[in-house]
Amino acid sequence: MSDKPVILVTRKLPEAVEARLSRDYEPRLNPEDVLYSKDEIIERATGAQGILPCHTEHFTADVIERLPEEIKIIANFSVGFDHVDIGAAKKRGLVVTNTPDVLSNATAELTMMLMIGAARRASEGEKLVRTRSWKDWSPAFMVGVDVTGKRLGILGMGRVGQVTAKRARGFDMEIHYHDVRRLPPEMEEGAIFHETLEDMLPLCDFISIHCNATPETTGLMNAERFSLLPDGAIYVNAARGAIHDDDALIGALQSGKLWAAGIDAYNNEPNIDARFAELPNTFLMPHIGSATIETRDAMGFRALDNLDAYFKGDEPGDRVA
Ligand code: 8YV
Repeated sequence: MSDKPVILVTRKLPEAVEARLSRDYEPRLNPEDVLYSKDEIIERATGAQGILPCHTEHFTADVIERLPEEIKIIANFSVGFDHVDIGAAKKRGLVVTNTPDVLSNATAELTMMLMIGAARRASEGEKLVRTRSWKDWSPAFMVGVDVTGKRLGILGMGRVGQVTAKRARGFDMEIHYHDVRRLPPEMEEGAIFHETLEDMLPLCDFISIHCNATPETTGLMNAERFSLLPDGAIYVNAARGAIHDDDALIGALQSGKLWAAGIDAYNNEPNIDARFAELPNTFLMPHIGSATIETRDAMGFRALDNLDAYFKGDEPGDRVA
């Protein structure tokens, strides 16, 4: 028997990450990449000291209470940790970590793609070409709106929000932001801070969501707040679907209050509200913000750095509980 710590790995991870896991730990891998139920997680965790999950596994208070006593750490392969009940984890003395920084570029890139895809009617255009339904061209054909020079409101100016602002400046966008804390002036790079979301919304030709999903931010983008946007605004969410109310967002898209939406993060993934796909003015991606080869490797290594620190008796760098 090896004395390496046993780690339950809930999903298939990149090859290089699994190779390092196998070198330094006794990993229980999931080569078929099956989605485990709560009961299966609890069962498979027996005899393990740590779990390396994704956001697809939900560590609700009841799961945390039922986890085997030997489990000491949940080292997430994700920056978001809304799938873990942090209060319950703290109560049990479980260490919880995430993977910040390493996915900011990939997520900001996808955010730009959502903004441009929504503004330029990318879904409609691609469908026309793919289904061989493209029959003609005219000056009025597939006309969208500019991104360049528009005002972008960023809700949540953390790591991803700041990189998105940088990329958007390349499109000469005027950056506005709302967060619970104002950035130090040297980090604002000209971005305009708004004390309240209500102050910022009327100025947003585009609004992009980059905050964590917490009880305070859940449902923040409701019907009242969508109504504060300028007519024809574009809504972008590559963070978490919980931030918007589905009925309010769909209502704003149906009424034309919103020109379009670019969405990568939904409520109830992957069984999302069917109306999103029926609307012509949505550009929809299946939660792939961090899905690049380089970023997925980096996320795995970051999760492993956290495990290594914990099992060496050090404080993991990315501890959230
Ligand atoms: C990840 C994400 O792919 O890191 C996050 O919070 O939302 C995604 O980019 C996913 O969470 C992996 O578990």
